[in-house]
Amino acid sequence: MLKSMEASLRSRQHPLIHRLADCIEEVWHKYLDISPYSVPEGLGYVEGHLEGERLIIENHCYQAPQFRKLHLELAQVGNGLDILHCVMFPNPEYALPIFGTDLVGGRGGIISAAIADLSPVNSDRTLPQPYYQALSVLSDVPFSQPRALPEWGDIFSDFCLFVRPGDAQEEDKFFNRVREFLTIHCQIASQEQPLTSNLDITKVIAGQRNYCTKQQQNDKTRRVLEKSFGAEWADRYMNTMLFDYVA
Ligand code: BLA
Repeated sequence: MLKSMEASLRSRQHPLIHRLADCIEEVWHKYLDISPYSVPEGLGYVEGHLEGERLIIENHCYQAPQFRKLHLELAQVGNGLDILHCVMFPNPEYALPIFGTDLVGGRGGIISAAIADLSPVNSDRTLPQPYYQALSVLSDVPFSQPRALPEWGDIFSDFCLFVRPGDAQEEDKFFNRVREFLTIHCQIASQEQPLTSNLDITKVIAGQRNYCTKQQQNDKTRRVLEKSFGAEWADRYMNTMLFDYVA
C-alpha cells in the first residue's frame, strides 16, 4: 500500500525532483549502514486542504550510526507546486556538518528555487578539514540565475548553491553538484570517529539547534504548510518533523 503511494508521488513530480529523490536514497544505501527511523505519529503520509489547494506530504526517514535522522520529504501542492526537502542530521557524537537540500518547482515545469549545502555547526562556522580538501577540487559551476539568501541564511557555508536553474543543462549541473556533495559527505562521515568529550558533544548540539531555529524562520515554507493545515499544525510540523533538535 505505502510502496505504491511512494512510487506514485515522485513519478508525478518535476523530473529533477524525481531524479534527485532516487539519487539521495541510492547514495544513502551505498555508503551508509541505514536502518528504519520511526516518524512521529501521523506524520509519515499526510494530506491537507484548508483553503482549497490539496497538499500531499510523503516522508521517507532512515537513521545510521553517524546520523540520528536522514529525512527525505516529497510534497505536492495542488498540481502546481512540487517540493523536495532533505536534511541529514548527524548524531551529536559526530562533529559533522548538516547536509540539506530544498527544491521548489512551480507551474510550467520551472524550478524556482534549488538550494544545497553542507552547513557547518561549530562555533567558528568552518567545515572539518577533509571537507575543504574534497570540495575545493570540484570544478566551478556557474549558473545564469543565482539567488540571494534570506536573512536567516547565515547558517549556510561558502559552498552553498542557491539558484534558479535556467534550463535542462542547469538542472543537470545542479543534480550533479548535489550528488557530489552527498557522496563526499557520506564518504567522510562513514570514516569519522565519534567524539568522546561531553563538552564537544554539547557544542555540536548547540550548533544543530542554531541551524534548526534559523530554518524554522523560513516563512515561505511556513505559509505553504499553514494554508493547508493551519498555523498550529504548521508550527508542530516545522518543529518536530522538519527541524527538530536534541534538547
Ligand atoms: C524557499 N521553500 C522555499 C519556498 C517555498 C518553500 C514555497 C519559496 C520558493 C521560491 O522562493 O522560489 C517551501 N520547502 C517548502 C515546503 C517544504 C520545504 C513547504 O522544504 C516542506 C514541506 N529549506 C529547507 C532546507 C533548506 C531550505 C533543508 O527545507 C536548505 C538547505 C532553504 N528554501 C530554502 C531557502 C529558500 C527556500 C533558502 C528561499 C527563502 C527566501 O528566499 O526567503
